[in-house]
Amino acid sequence: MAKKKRTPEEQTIDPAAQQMLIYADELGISTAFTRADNLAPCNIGSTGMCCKLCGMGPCRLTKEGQTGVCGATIDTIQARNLVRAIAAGSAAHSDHGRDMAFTLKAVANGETEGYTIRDVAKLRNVAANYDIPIEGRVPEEIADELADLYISQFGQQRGEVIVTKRAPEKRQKIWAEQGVIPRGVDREVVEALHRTHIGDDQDPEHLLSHAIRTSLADGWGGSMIATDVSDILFGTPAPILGEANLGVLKDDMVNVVVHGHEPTLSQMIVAASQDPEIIEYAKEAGAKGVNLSGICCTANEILMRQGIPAAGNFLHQELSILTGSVEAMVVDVQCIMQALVGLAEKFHTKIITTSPKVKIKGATHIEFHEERALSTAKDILRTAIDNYQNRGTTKIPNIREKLIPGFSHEYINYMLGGSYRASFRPLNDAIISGRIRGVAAIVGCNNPRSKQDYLHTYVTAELLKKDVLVVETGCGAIASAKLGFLLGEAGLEKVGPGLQEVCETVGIPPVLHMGSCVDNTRILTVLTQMVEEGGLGDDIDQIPAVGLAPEWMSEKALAIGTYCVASGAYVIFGGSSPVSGMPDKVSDSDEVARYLSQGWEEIYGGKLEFIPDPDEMIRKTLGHIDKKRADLGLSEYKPERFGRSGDARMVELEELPLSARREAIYGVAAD
Ligand code: SF4
Ligand code: MSK
Repeated sequence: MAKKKRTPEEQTIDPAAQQMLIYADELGISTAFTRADNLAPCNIGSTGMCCKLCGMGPCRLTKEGQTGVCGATIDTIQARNLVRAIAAGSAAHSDHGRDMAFTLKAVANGETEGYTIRDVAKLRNVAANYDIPIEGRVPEEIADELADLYISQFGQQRGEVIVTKRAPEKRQKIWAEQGVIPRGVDREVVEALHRTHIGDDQDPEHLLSHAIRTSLADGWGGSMIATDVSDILFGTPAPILGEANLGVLKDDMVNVVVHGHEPTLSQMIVAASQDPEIIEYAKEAGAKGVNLSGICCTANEILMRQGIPAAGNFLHQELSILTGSVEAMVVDVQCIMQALVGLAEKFHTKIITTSPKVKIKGATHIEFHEERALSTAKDILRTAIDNYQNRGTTKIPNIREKLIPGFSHEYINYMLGGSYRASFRPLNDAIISGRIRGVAAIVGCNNPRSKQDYLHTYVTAELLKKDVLVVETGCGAIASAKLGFLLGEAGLEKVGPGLQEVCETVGIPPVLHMGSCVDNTRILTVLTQMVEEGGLGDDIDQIPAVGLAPEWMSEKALAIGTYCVASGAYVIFGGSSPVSGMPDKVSDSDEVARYLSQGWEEIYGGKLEFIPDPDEMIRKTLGHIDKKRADLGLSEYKPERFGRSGDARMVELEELPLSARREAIYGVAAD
């Protein structure tokens, strides 16, 4: 039976996206939303039971007890598929990190055009972590040594990836006992591919322990390197005003949308778009100037640092072209749909690929290299401006939302304690007192198989009501931005009373946007610093915190989820499970799914579960947070104790007679 076609309201909760989906339908144009409706997922592959590792297969297992031609069981096949996905996700993040380290090296040696070291303080802090001498040296010398150290971590064959030393000591001990400290980033990815080749590692638990090691090479390796170097070169983010959604596109300007992940080119395009020569060139073409915006994590990189607006998250890439207003979509790596080129041909948009690693047939390729970064960025913008005259009818939804992104871990530390005593103490104290019940990191992609942004924002809204502080990255953060959750103190009435007090006192939104996918490492750093601050146990697994990826779709998400588990977090994925196995299987016989949960929890204190129902996600999140609170001996969560201090309390007190006011404040009626 043909699958029922969903209405735009069933495909997305975003009104701008709904408008564009209706428009696409009128034009007879397909999008990822309609293709997802028309292409039912294979229920053997999606549950991890299809093996195509050798020419004797593919072996599609459909019955309990069935094996592949070589004798591989469902559990082995599921574990192997998961390990491969985690290796691919780790490779993507880490290769990004490697490129950043090479850029740092080139900047330190004066071999680039247009880049400088923007954040010398962060350079010195990061270098000091590794005992690189900093006193009496110019930034370039320090950067050169740090770049060499970071570059060496990828090809290192023996020893331990040095970045793992930044984890809590107890955590490092667990990893050492389990033999999962990564030796070198590339080595773990290569070994993952070797071990999953036909006729190699066949014990699911043994395979999955290498999934942990590979993911650690990402989270406490390649991704953390990417974040460090991006901050050093482009500045550590701090709060800034931004906007999100398709309404950021402009009718009277040349619209250039940057999409992908690496900040190296997009940062240079930001600089080039403000160049008077480029603005003049755009005016000569009849436009008011160049309007830059972003999609996916490239959007997050320039939104966090410069407040450049985000046109949307993953599922907005096609929708932005459908507006007919985009002169060029400039892409680098990851999350770029091949459908863009065919779609762009129906409009006037130029798809410009820029990475030596990514070409798409039919796209314009303008390869980007650091030594002529600014010149290439200007070439790209001139190509976009030249295309302005080809623009036809436009249909830009007048929908956008303001937001405040820019919550790096450095800024969170500073905002809580101020410049004289920057500290995580107030956050820990707020959790200890129960004002903040716990912390949830809600991250990851959009997936057209679920209603766009719904799971993200529903889970976020419900957890905020229960006094859970939410930090976000990636496409999840843009989903919240579009809904107005990242807006300073606005919307605080929808937040639990204790959390509301904290947000009012510190002056922060209840949802903190912490950056792109690689910046999930900022969350690891926050958790580590909370441990070091004291009062919440001596390791990450004791903190009342949960990680969620409600609409995940990419292999990178699986890598992130796994390194968070290895770091001690409870991680919940929504949507479908790649290890769910037989539909009628009872959970007791589901070895891999059980091992990712109970098995990993016994070893690492963290666990990975796939839970499609959002209410169940929320129930399990709160249950875990409350259990961790109880294990730490913290007071039971009682929201009625809060919500009557801070600004709200002052208003209330002003209405009381003086003596009653004094009694309320000092506990005695006073003289
Ligand atoms: Fe089939 Fe085994 Fe080959 Fe996989 S490795 S395709 S299960 S024969
Ligand atoms: S871009 S990996 S869809 S978060 Fe980082 Fe978004 Fe997921 Fe890509």
